[in-house]
Amino acid sequence: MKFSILTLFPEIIETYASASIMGRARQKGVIEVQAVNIRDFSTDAHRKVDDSPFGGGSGMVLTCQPLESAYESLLPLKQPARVFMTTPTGRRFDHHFALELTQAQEIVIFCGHYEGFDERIKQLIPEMEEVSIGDYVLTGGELPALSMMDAITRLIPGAVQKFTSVQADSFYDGLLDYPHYTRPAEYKGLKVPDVLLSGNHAAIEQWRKAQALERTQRLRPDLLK
Ligand code: 6GU
Repeated sequence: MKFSILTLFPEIIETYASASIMGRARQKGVIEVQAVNIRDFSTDAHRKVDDSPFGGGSGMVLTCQPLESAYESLLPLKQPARVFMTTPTGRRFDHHFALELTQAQEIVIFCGHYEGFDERIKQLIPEMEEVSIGDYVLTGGELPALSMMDAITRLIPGAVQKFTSVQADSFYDGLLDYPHYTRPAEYKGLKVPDVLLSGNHAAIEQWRKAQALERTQRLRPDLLK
């Protein structure tokens, strides 16, 4: 899987994607991450990438030319490919969306900034899809791009050492995760549930399933519908 991130802040992408599980997945060749600086593609003498909105109003809008040129530099994309722009008005990114995207060979993400993109970028790049990570507004698309990359990467077999832990995590089976405990068995009078110390694997499995179900019912009843 190749991720190509078009951004005004490539160092943010590069730093996060070099650490921890994403960094290791890159070293192993499970994913490839390319951060492309949109500004490098501006034909403007001052490398300008934005301008004030027609019709007036606050903020700046990313202009078409650097975005289109940066995209063209990536072509041809590995197929099947998906192309996204980050915007709070986009399709909501969630676990099922992440699973769907593991089928792509290349994912391109345009990180929005300021008031967003010139609307015509969607006509210039018809394969463009709009994506949002939640109902709040961020100042830029780097956190959404990194959130998407991180969530997708851990679903690719080989990225996380134990894929069974991914399958056991929240949302994989439609339920929230069960509670976890580690040593010591008692800390400041707080005890680990006896069943986890019993060595009875069937009983542990049953307890975990019941806990996951109870938590989901209590905290996220919407997931059970
Ligand atoms: Cl994808 N972009 C921005 N700027 N804000 C957001 C978002 C995306 N998703 C939620 N808020």
